[in-house]
Amino acid sequence: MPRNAESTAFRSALEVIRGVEPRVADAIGAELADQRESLKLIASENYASPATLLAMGNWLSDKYAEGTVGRRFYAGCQNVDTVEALAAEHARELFGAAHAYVQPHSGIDANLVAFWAILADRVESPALKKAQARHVNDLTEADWFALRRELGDQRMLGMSLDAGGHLTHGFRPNISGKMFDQRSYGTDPDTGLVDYDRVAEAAREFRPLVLVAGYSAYPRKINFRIMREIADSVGATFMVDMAHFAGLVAGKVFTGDFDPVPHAHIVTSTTHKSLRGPRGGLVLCGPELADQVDRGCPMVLGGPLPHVMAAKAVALAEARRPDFADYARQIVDNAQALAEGLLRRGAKLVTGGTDNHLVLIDVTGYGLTGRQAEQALLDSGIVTNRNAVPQDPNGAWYTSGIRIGTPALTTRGLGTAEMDTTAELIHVVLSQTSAGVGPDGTASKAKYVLDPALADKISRQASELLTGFPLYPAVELG
Ligand code: DSN
Repeated sequence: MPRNAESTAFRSALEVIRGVEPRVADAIGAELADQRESLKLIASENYASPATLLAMGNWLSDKYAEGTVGRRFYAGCQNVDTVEALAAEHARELFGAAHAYVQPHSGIDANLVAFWAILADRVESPALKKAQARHVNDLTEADWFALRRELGDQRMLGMSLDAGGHLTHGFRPNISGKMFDQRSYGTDPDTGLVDYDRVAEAAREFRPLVLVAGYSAYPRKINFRIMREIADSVGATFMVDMAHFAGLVAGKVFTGDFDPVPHAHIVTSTTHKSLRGPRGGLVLCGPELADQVDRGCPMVLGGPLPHVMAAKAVALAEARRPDFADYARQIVDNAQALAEGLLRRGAKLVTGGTDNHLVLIDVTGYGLTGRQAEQALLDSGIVTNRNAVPQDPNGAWYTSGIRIGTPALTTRGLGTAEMDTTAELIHVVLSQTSAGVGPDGTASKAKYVLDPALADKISRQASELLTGFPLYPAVELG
């Protein structure tokens, strides 16, 4: 697209929106300004391309399309069929999967689709068969009770939250924790790495129906071949949630034993993290689970979002281009440069480094909680998020870690030299911040002391660092 076409497209869209509700147009414009200004290091965020963003703002949004391609509960879905089929084809080709389902609205939804597909495949349940055969609105309360009784407490083994696992892998605050009796595997207390012998031991003891691999805060690769062998040894279905590292799989940085697709029975992902697409999810599987997966809507999903599937098709087409592999490699090079820069300045990192897109700083080394560190960095124009570290003494709310990731800054074009500067800025803020005290004079896990002049100075330096790497350079909103 010519540069001025991008500018015209976004400007015109805002002008039209402004004619109805100017405050929405203002908020959209302000979001671009904020994103341009800040050093975005949230490991799960990125910047989608203008083509991907524009594919979402149109009348495809107006169409209901429950069901799947060629088998809809609504008439007139021919154009939705086109975009859904295209997105699925790009996903299959990109990841080398036999089947792709591109309707999930998020990673949680993708996981729910996968869990129901696994249950339907593995558990003998007349109530589940009935639930699958009918529209969800036609099920009675008795049907739901029968379903619960027949499914019982099926078992799931996944990575523990404080080792970097995800809430949707059977933890209580998520519905997966109510659907499954969950047990988790942690990481080695000395190295912070997954200990496959201990995973195998836990699998032998617990005999899970589902073994899940995948993470949102583990800075290393996982050997999916070994995990599959463990799953096979206990008759478990092996599921990988690659939401965080899908871009590294797409860009062929994670290959062989580290590519989940040839090893897992079923793979789920988001599309908006390292994959750099629109906000959404997808599921990949072999032919044996395909039929159950395709029942995702209306079984556990609301009507598909055709405009988002169109954007998924665009983003997946982009990820199939050779330059996406360069991007994926650069994400990891940048994360490693950031980790090295931090280590050289004395930071303590979980596992001592990274081989993916994220770095987890243990900020107890700076005498801070994750919450204090997160806020001090935010004051200084550096956007990160707090995260638990293994065996976290501060729990899941305050935490002891700061998770930082490179997909977004890599999209802007920053390289390893800028990562060293970024490490310097982070280190200066964290080493100059001290823990504050509460109103009663006792140590606080939330309050912190940071000289506002220093925070301003770092914000300016962060902003200067970004000046050579404009975000959406063709888009001028005036
Ligand atoms: N919220 C995502 C993340 O930040 O990792 C995962 O769900």
